[in-house]
Amino acid sequence: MPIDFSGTWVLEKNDNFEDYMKILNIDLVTRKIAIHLSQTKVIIQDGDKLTINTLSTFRNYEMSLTIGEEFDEYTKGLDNRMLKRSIEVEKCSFYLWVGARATSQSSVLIEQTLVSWQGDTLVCTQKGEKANRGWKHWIEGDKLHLELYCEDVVCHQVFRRKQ
Ligand code: ECB
Repeated sequence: MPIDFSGTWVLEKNDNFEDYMKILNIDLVTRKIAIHLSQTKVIIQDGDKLTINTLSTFRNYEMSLTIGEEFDEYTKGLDNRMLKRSIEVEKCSFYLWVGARATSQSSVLIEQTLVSWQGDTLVCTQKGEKANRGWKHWIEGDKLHLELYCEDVVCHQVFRRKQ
């Protein structure tokens, strides 16, 4: 049985959030507001269905997903990106014996956001214009941890359970 993240969690530590916002190209004014926000996570985990609502007085971010299934993510109200990437996996042309040239159809693989288990840690990969983007959630004692990462920046958030 995987660990259950369900509950209401209140932010109490937010290391390196400024750099994380900068790497996502969030403008100065928005950063100045966002850095002082109290964030509350409301998580509902039901089997492999997961809803994570991140709430604040300024903006909310909601996502509902099935663990292990890729989905389109649009970071509405955050950096407003579509997290999806196409990869061309095959393209080749060849010559037929009559001399005519034929090109095989290129196949395109779409990579989307994926949340999956790595032991008791929930790991999310977000594919798009930013490299090495994703997050990890885990529980340590009575605290919920979240690492948000992008390129070489890691923001570490810690939440306490709301009574
Ligand atoms: C939604 C509360 C924060 C609102 C901040 C507003 C503007 C800043 C814009 C972009 C900064 C990037 C991310 C904000 C940090 C936390 C929001 C949720 C991050 C996230 O993807 O959480 C995951 C894992 O819990 C679930 O969506």
